[in-house]
Amino acid sequence: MRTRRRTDRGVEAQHQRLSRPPPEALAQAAAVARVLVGADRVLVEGHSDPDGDVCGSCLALCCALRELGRQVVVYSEQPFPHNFAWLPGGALVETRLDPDARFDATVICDAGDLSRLGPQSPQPPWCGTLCWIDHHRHPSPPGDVNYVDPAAPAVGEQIREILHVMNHPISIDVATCIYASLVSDTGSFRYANTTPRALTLAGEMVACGVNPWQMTERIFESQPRERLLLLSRVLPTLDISPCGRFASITISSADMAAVNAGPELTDGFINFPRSIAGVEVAIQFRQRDGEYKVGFRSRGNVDVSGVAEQLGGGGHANAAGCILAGDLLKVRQQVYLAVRQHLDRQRGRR
Ligand SMILES: [Mn+2]
Repeated sequence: MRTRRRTDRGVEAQHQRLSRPPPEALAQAAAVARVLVGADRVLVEGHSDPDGDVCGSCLALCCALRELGRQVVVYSEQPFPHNFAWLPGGALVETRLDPDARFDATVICDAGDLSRLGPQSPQPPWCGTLCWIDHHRHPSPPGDVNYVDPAAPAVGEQIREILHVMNHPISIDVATCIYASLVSDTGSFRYANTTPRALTLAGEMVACGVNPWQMTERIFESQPRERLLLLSRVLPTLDISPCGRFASITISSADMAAVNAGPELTDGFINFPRSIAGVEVAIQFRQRDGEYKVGFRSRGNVDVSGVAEQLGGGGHANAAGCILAGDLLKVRQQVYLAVRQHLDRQRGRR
């Protein structure tokens, strides 16, 4: 009996540890909170080609700061994708910034790198104190104040921690945005970042009034028909390597134009090649002007961030990308070679 109780306490302690961010992350959250408490005009921005985590984390912070009486501008060069634009505050997102706009603080969410910000993003000193909130690894985060926690399942969780430090209660609007960021970055609670922290936070948001089925319906089951029409053109481009360990799809400008679909409708397409048995790395080539935006997704412990870096990009272990100029044939050859070598190296290490 005694042993049993000790075990229970051990499990509980482990649960506590895994369901909370580490102390150093909380200290960084507090530093950002201090900046925000003293700021009246705040700019919030995420990376270009905004995904659910960018939309959810930026809008969660925006809603909370507005509840606190702050003036907040959310800037995104590209409009938020249809399945996240409906989030509270989403209608007020600005795709252009007044060049004379001045801010006390600028909060960058989920950006990975400065190069992934919009062209009108204000430079110092007009941006005010630059707060860098991210769960991408960065050798030297560029903010005046940095809150980088690679173990955070989504930046939405980091926003939750900042609001916690500020002692600001989570409204249903904020909870909706945070849940959206989580459901998006964890692939509906399927990816490896579906940690106790992710699930604990999701539970909290549901307790705040978020309705999971309603979120599913709005995020995943309200697709514009153009998206499916585009998918029907993209799937025939499926190319599986002779070894069967990687596979790619290609999204051409011509196919997008033919069905009147923009790049914002392609989110998640890359999961199709990854879902093939035996495929360890999925690659997506998306044409954009004279270049290709190349996305990598891997499964398990295959780390694609190294491949992306080798090709001038970056990202996470299981999701990374780069941009390459040139025609498709050349770009494909270059990428396939890098992926093949990378997979061979990883196999050699195991
Ligand atoms: Mn993210």
